Amino acid sequence: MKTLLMIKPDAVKKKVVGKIISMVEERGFDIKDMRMKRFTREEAERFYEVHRNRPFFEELVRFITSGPVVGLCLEGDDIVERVRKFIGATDPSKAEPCTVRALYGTDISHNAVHASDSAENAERELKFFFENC
Ligand code: FUP
Repeated sequence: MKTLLMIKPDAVKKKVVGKIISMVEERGFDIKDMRMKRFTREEAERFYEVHRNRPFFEELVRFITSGPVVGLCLEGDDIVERVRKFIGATDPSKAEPCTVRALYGTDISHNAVHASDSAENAERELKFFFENC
């Protein structure tokens, strides 16, 4: 089983990419592939298509295209659930202590990382970064 962990532009700008990757390794997750890229508007709209009708959609697309992101393909048993736990709640002020969002997120819109929330979404989202992962 695989999932996508994406380090967002706010975390890249804060220069905490290395710290987040260290957390991934310390937690024992296996990194299968990794890549930095910048989303085009078209890709961002497609990546977040489930949120298209939400009031924050335009801000979300603008934010995610504002700078490079780093995608990690992580592999392991129950990896989707384990990585979701590892990143913490969407709102960093509500995220459990020692989670990535609690440590490095700023607010609900700038929350440092994304992780796929289901196996189907993982498969769909990994394709934005990797041909084969
Ligand atoms: P998550 O799965 O934890 O990333 O959270 P959601 O799928 O609910 O939201 C996806 C992204 O939309 C969040 F990472 C940030 C953004 N968002 C906002 O900007 N404002 C909100 O009120 C909710 C989400």
